[in-house]
Amino acid sequence: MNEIFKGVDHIKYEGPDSKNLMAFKHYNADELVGERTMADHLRFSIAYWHTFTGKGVDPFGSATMFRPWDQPGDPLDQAKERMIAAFEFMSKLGVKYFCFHDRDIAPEGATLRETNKNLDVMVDLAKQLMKDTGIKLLWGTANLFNHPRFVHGAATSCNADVFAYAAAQVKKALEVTKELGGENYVFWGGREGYETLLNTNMQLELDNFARFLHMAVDYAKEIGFTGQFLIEPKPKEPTKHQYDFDAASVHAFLLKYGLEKHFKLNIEANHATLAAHTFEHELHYARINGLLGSVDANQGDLLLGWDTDQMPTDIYTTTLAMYEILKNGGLQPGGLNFDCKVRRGSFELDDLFIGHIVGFDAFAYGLKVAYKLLQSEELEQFVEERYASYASGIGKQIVDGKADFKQLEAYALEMPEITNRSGRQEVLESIINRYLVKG
Ligand code: XLS
Ligand code: CA
Ligand code: CA
Repeated sequence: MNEIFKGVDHIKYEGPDSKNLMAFKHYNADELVGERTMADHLRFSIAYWHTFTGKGVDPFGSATMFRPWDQPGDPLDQAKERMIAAFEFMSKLGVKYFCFHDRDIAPEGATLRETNKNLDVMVDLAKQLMKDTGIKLLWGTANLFNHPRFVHGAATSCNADVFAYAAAQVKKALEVTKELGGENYVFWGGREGYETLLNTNMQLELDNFARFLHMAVDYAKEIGFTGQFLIEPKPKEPTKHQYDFDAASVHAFLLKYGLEKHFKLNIEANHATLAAHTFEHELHYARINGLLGSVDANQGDLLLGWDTDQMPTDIYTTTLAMYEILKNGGLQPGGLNFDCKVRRGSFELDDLFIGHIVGFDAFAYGLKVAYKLLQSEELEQFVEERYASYASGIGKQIVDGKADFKQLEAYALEMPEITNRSGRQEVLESIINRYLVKG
């Protein structure tokens, strides 16, 4: 087998003082944080599409990345070379999981039959490489957005033939995910939305979307796929409006269509930004509703209005994210998938390692800080104290459902002047900074 990443050894932990770009400064896989190792807390995963098929293309410019595994030739042979390189990269990085779309790993053929055959060949190879390296599949998914047939959507297309094609594709992707022992399956509806309401029957589209997801639930049951189903919210891009807008709108959709028992959410940082939320808002909303299943860990750029899928380097954000994840009791069977791409200008091969190393370190640092913050209970105690009025007296009657408008009016009429207390945002931010700097 040809070594692609020559001169790169297994990436090691060298500690915070190391200046070696090819070493971890904070991510020490076997180090315990509380009762779990860092690897168990963080469950890092590599996104096959960005890291191995990404070419640096953007809407204004062509490829800048010419990878050694992308030699001209038969597309299936190319796919094999790419997969072998992918497993070499992942082994050297020391990551335990990866994720893929069906079309990332195998080329489309002339017909769906031929495409499925290509996929089978690649799944056999993946199975072998997974066995050899011990790397596991965090989640599988189907690409229902790239091909022109999905121009008007997939499960929400106005064209029933497209609905049927998408169903066939998801059926196969579920079989393949099961075959490879995938621990989750993701639905990201990139084209499940609309460009203009003028040509859209929103009610039919939403009903069809729910029918599609029910069929997926039924089929998973039929074949014995027991992985967690995840929906990944995103408000827009590529569509103007995406139905899975954010955690709260997906929650409403699941409840409306009786799907809430079968799905959790895959929260992506950059998608939260596009929905005008913070990452921690989306994680928090999902967590308190029992919906936090997995995370796509890439960050966005607050000055750009699109999904830049950058390597996460902002330790303030990773700390607040890990705080939510720890409060969730972790993400398992989900994980932290690096749905990230190196910048278009970062086209050299070692940039792929360096990008992931700095991202893993940012989350490991965030984990350590968030763990200490949580242990101290400084924030918890403040919040508890802030809502103390609901722990006794009239507040307790309200939360116990023992108060009505008439009683509350009687209480209010006799009340002395109301006094409120400071929300102390700056105090709380100074606490976060103290922990961040202390490490
Ligand atoms: C695109 C999404 C996509 C999903 C998987 O913005 O992040 O990559 O994670 O289909
Ligand atoms: Ca994603
Ligand atoms: Ca994204």
